[in-house]
Amino acid sequence: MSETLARAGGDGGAAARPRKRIIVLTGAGVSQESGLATFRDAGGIWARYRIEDVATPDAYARDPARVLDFYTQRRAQLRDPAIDANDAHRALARLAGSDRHELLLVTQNVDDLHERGGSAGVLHMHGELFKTRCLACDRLVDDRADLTVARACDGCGAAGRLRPHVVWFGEMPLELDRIYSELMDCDLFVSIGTSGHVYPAADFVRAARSAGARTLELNLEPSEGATSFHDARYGPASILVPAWVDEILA
Ligand code: BJW
Repeated sequence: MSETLARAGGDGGAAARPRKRIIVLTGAGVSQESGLATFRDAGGIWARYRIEDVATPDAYARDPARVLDFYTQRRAQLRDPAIDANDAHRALARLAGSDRHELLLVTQNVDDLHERGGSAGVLHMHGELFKTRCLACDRLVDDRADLTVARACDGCGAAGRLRPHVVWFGEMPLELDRIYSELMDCDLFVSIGTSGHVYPAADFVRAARSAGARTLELNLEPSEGATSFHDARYGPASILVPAWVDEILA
């Protein structure tokens, strides 16, 4: 049994009935009904900002103030009391509580709405908006405050070296070895609320399927990789995800 998939429930009966291993990958669509814009939908973040201005290492090197301002605004939005987890986040936390399943929840989202919805051990492959890293000393801290070029690192004192702990284009997503190893060994892979435009996440369905997993897409509309899935359901995540979790737990 995998050590890294989240364990749920007690061990009574586990020996008699192997638990189903499920990997869920979420994207911006799962947080859309919480009030956070997606990236590529009409009116999404990339309709208002150019990727090359705010989400690459070159952008940060060229104009750190502009990049930090973009993430300061994103942090402010995530601190807004009106933003909270929705029924899709909560349903996935319910699934993690099942003693018949082992769930690894991988999210591309940098928000903390899965955690607010009750999930623990979420793997944030594109980082976390409420974490800051110092490029001078590599210190990584929880941080919800504004990011500015004048701010100094509380660890080493260096100014102008703080960046949000998010994965920009051209950077390596986090914990990929672990993710691929789990994909090779899961029974069911479910992709929720992601357009399938961004790699390597867009490739997870093919990796899981070629290793023998059943694959399911839950999205508002067919994603770029829709034909790679065995099954698909289309509609809002806050409706689809609780219904699917109810079926799994029934
Ligand atoms: C709903 C809904 C509702 C709406 N209910 N559903 C050429 C070919 C292949 C790959 C590459 C290539 N050129 C470059 C690459 C690699 C590149 C890449 O993929 N580029 C593509 C754009 C082509 N990838 C990378 O660079 C990654 N790193 C990497 O590959 O490392 C390896 C390497 C490194 C160095 C050298 C060599 C190799 C890193 C990618 C980092 C992505 N970062 C971002 C920003 C994070 C920080 C931030 O938030 O600011 O991550 S970009 C953005 O996209 C964010 C997201 O996590 C990511 C995915 O977006 P997502 O979640 O899919 O959102 P949307 O908006 O696209 O889709 C939302 C979906 O929800 C839609 O389908 C809606 O219909 C749906 N929806 N409402 C249900 N209510």
